[in-house]
Amino acid sequence: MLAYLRRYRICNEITELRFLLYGPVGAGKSSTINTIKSIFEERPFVTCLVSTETNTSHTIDYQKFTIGSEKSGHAPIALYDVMGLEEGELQGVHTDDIIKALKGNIRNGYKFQRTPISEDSDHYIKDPTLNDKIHCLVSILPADKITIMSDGVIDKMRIIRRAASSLGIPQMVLLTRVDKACEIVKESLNKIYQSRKIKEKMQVCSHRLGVPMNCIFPVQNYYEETQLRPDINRLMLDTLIQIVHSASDFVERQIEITGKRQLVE
Ligand SMILES: Nc1nc2c(ncn2[C@@H]2O[C@H](COP(=O)(O)OP(=O)(O)O)[C@@H](O)[C@H]2O)c(=O)[nH]1
Ligand SMILES: [Mg+2]
Repeated sequence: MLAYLRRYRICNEITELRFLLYGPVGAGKSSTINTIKSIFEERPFVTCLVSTETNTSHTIDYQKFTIGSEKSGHAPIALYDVMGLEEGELQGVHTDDIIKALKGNIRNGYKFQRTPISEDSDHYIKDPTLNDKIHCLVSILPADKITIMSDGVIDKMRIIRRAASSLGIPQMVLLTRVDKACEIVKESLNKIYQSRKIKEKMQVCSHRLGVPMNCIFPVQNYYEETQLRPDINRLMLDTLIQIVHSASDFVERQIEITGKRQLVE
C-alpha cells in the first residue's frame, strides 16, 4: 500500500491531492497527520503540535503538511490542519473560513482570526484554480467522545459538510482513538471490524453527522509508541487509499466540467 501511494499518479492539472482535516479540538487531527507522516518516513515522526488533553485549540495557522521526504520518497498528497472547532460563535475556527479553504481561497500559512478572512488579506486567493482547492474533506472525530460531543460542535460540522456537498467535494470521516473506545480493540487492533462497540460508535457518528456508514473509517493513531506497528499502519493506509481514490475522482470530474464549459464558450 505504501508503494502504491508513493507511485500514485495524479493528472497534470494539479501538483498534489489536497485534503483538509477538521473537527473538534482534541479529536486527533494533528495526531493523524503525525501518524501518516510516520508511516511514510518509516519511523515515529513528530512535527505538528499534538496537544495534551485540553479544550482549546493549539493550531492557529492554516498549515500544510506534505507526505514523505526526498529520502523516503514523496507521495502526491498534502494534508491541511486547521484550528479546532469549538462551540460558540466566537470560539475556535470560523465555519466560513473552512468553507473558503475548501473553495481554495485561503493560502497556506494564514493565521486564523476571531473574524473570518477578509478579501484584502495577503493570504486570500481571489481566483483559485483546481490546484488551490481542497479535493477531499476529512472530518476527524474521537470514537471515545462522539456520544458526549456537544450539539454546537456537531452543528458547525454539519454546516461545513453541507457546503462541501454543494461544491461536490467528497467527504470521509475518520474515527480516532478507537483504543480508548473498546478494550478488545486496544488489545488487538486487527479485530476492529468485529468490535460491536466500534460499530456502535460508527452508527452514532453516522446519525449525528448525517454521513453514510461506508464513509466512516475507524483508525488508531500513534500517541505513545516509540516503534512503528504494522496493524496501525495497515488500517491507516487502507483508509488513506480510499481518500486518495475519492479525491482523484473529484479532480477528474472537475476537469471534465471545465473542459465542457470551455467547449461551450
Ligand atoms: N489513545 C489514543 N489517543 C489518541 C489517538 N489519537 C490522538 N490521541 C490523543 O488525543 C489527544 C488530542 O490529539 P490531537 O492530535 O492534539 O488533536 P487535535 O486537537 O484534533 O489536533 C492527544 O493527547 C493525542 O495523544 C488514538 O488513536 N489513540
Ligand atoms: Mg491539533
